Amino acid sequence: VTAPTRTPAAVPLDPALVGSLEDVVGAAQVLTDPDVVASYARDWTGRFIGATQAVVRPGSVDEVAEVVARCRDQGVAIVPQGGNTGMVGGSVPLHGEVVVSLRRLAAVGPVDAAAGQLTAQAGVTLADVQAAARDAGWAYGVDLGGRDSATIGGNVATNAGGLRVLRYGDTRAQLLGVEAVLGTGDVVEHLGGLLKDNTGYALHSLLCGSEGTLGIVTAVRLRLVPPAPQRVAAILGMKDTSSAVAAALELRRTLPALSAAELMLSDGIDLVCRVTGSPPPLAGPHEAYLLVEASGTADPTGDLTTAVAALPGVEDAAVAVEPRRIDALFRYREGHTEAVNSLGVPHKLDVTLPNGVLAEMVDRLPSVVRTVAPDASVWLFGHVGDGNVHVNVTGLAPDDERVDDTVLRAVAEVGGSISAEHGIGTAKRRWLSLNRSEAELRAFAALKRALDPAGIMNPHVLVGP
Ligand code: FAD
Ligand code: 2HG
Ligand code: ZN
Repeated sequence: VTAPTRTPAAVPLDPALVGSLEDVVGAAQVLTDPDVVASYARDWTGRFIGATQAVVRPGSVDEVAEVVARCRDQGVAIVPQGGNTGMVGGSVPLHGEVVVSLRRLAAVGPVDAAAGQLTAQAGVTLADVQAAARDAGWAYGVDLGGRDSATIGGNVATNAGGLRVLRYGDTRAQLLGVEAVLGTGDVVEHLGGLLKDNTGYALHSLLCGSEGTLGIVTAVRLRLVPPAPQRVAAILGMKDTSSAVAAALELRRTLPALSAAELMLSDGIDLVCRVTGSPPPLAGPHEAYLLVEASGTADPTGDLTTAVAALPGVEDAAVAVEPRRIDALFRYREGHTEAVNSLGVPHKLDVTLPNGVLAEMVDRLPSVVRTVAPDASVWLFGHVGDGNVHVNVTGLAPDDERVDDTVLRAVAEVGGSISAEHGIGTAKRRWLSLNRSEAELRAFAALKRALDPAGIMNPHVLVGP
C-alpha cells in the first residue's frame, strides 16, 4: 500500500445522502460548496489533499450518533476531523470519505476545581482547555505548538505528546474517561472521573491513539496538574549533538523541576531566524542547541544554573525568566514547523530512538536520507528528552516515499518507533509492521471488526480496510 497523497477528482454529490444528513444536523451544517469544503480536505502540511462531497458539522452527541448511523446504513465512510492539524494524513478524505467535523462541540465543563479535573467536548481547542484549567487554579499537562487550532478530541484520537511529556506524560496519561460514538453506533460514556476504577477494559485508553478508526470521541474527562508558575528557560549553545543529547538525558536526573528539553541544530536555527526575521538566540553559531525549561512553585533559576554548570559541552547560554522572554526562546523551537513549511511541502517523519543510539542516529540521519535523495534538505529537531526526533525532509515530491521508507527502516532497525507522537495516519500505514508483530496486527484487526463492523470509521488509516 502506497499512501495516496492527492485525490484531485471531485466526489460526485449524492443528493439522497446529503438530504439525509441535513435532516439530522440542519441544512446549514452540511457543507457541500467545493470552495468551502476544500480547506477540510487539505491537511496542515499540504502533503495530503483529498476531496469530499460533504462536511457534516453535528452539534451534539446525539447528532453524531445519528450521522454515524445514517452513514453506516448507506455504506459511506467517515473521516472524523478536529482542528485538522494532524501531520500524517489521517484527518483528510483521501478516498472521498464524508468529513465529520467536531468543531461545534465546543463546550468546556463541568470543571471540578476541588478534584482537579475537567470535562470538555471534543471540539474544544487545546488552548481553551489550558485556559479553563488555569481559571480553575490548575494547569493542563499537555502543551504543543498547534494549541490554538488542535482540538482535545484530536489530541485524544492521536494521543498527542508535545513539549511536556517528560514531566506529565502524554495525552493518555491525562485521560480519565471519554464519551464516544463507536462504529457500531453505540454511545459509550464514562466521564465520572474516578481515579481508581478497575471495572474492566479501559475503552478511553483504547480510543486514545485510535485515530478515528474505532469511533468518534465527543467528550473527554481530564486530570489536571498543579500549576508551576515559577519558570525559567534557557537556550544552551552546545559543542555538538552528542553533548546536547547527553545534556538532555542528564538534566532529567539532576534537575527535578525540568519541564522541557528540546533539541535544535544550527541549520534549523538559521532557517527560523531567516523566515521570522529574529536575531540569533546566541552571539556565535553552535552545532547544536538545547532549549531547557524548569518550573515549579519555587524559583527554579538557581537549580537550573547549578545543573547546567555541571554539564559538559555547554559553550554559551541565553537565560530567560520573564514570561515574554521565555516565550521568545520557545519560538525558536516552535517556529521550526512553519519555517520548514515555507520551503515547500515537507515529508514529516516523527520518530523515537532508544537513548543509547539517539546522538549517533541524529548525526547519521542526514546521510541516510542522502543515500536515496542526494539533493534533499534534512531538518532535525524535537523533544529530545523523550528520545523523540522530528525528521523533516524538503525538496521531495509529495508522493515520493523512498526517503520515508529508508528513514523508517533505519529507525526500526535500531529499535526505534516509526511514530513517536503524530500517529500512523495514512502516511505511515505501509510501515506499521516494522514496529508491530503479526499477532499484534491481528489483535488490531479484531478490535477494528468488533467496534466498527461496517468498516466505515476512517477506513484507510492505521489498520486499513
Ligand atoms: P485532526 O488533525 O483533525 O485529526 C487527527 C486524527 O484524529 C485524524 O485521524 C482524525 O480522524 C482523528 N480525530 C480528530 N478528532 C477526532 C475525534 N473527535 N474523534 C475521533 N477521531 C478524531 N502533535 C504532537 O503530538 N506533539 C506536538 O508537539 C505537536 N506540535 C504541533 C505543532 C504544530 C504547529 C502543528 C500544526 C501540529 C502539531 N502537532 C503536534 C500535531 C497535531 O496538532 C496533533 O496531532 C493534534 O493532536 C491533532 O489534533 P486535531 O484536532 O487537529 O486533529
Ligand atoms: C513539534 O514538535 C510538532 O513542533 C511538529 O510535533 C513537528 O513539524 C514537525 O515535524
Ligand atoms: Zn512534536
